[in-house]
Amino acid sequence: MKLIYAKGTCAFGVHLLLEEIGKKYETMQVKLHEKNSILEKYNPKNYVPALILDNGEVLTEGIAILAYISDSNARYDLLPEPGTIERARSVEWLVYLSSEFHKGFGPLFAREKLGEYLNIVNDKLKVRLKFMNDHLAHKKFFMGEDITVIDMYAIGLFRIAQHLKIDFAPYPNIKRFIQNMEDLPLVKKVTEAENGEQLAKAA
Ligand SMILES: N[C@@H](CCC(=O)N[C@@H](CS)C(=O)NCC(=O)O)C(=O)O
Repeated sequence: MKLIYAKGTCAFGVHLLLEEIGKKYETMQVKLHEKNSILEKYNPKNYVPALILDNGEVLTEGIAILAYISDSNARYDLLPEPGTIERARSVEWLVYLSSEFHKGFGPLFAREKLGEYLNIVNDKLKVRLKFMNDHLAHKKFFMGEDITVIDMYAIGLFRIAQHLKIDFAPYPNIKRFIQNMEDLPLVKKVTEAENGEQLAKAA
C-alpha cells in the first residue's frame, strides 16, 4: 500500500493509522493545487489522501480509507465492527469531523474574500467547536480513554484549524485533547517522517 499525502493536511490521520497498524506501507508526499500533477494522475479529484492498494486500485476519501485499513486488519479496537451501534457512533463522529468541521472551516483559507459570509462561517464554527469541547469534557479521546481512528483523523484537522489561526482559547478540552495527541510517540514519529520526506517528482 502507498499513501499519497501532503504535509499539514487531513491525510495525517491515515498516516497515523498505517503506522499504528504496523504493517509495511509506503508513502508519497505531493504538493497540492497543481495542474497535471502526480497527485492528479492517481486521484483525478486532485486532493489527498489517496491510497494506492497492492492491486493498483486507488481509494480516496479519508473516511473510506480509514475504514478500509481498520476493517481489513480487523482492528476493531480502532474502529468498531460493522453492524454495531459503536461503529455507527464512530461513523457519526467521522462524518461530523469531515463535513461539519473540516468543510466548515475550509472557507477560512480565503478569509479575506469572504466579506459578510465570514461571520456565518465563524458562527457555525463556534457551535461545532463548542459541541466537541463539551463532548471532550470528561474524555481523554473522542470515544473514551483509548485512542481510535477518530482521534487520528481529528488531530490532522485541528492542526489545520490552528494553521488557520482559529482561536482555541474558549475550548480548553479541545486544547487538552490536542496536547494529549501531540504528546503521543506515534504522532511525533509520523510528524518527523513527514517533515523528513522529499516531495515526489512530477510524473
Ligand atoms: N472529501 C475529501 C477532502 C479531502 C481534502 O479536502 N483534502 C485537502 C487537504 S486536507 C486537499 O487535498 N485539498 C486540495 C484541494 O482541494 O485542491 C476527504 O474527506 O478525503
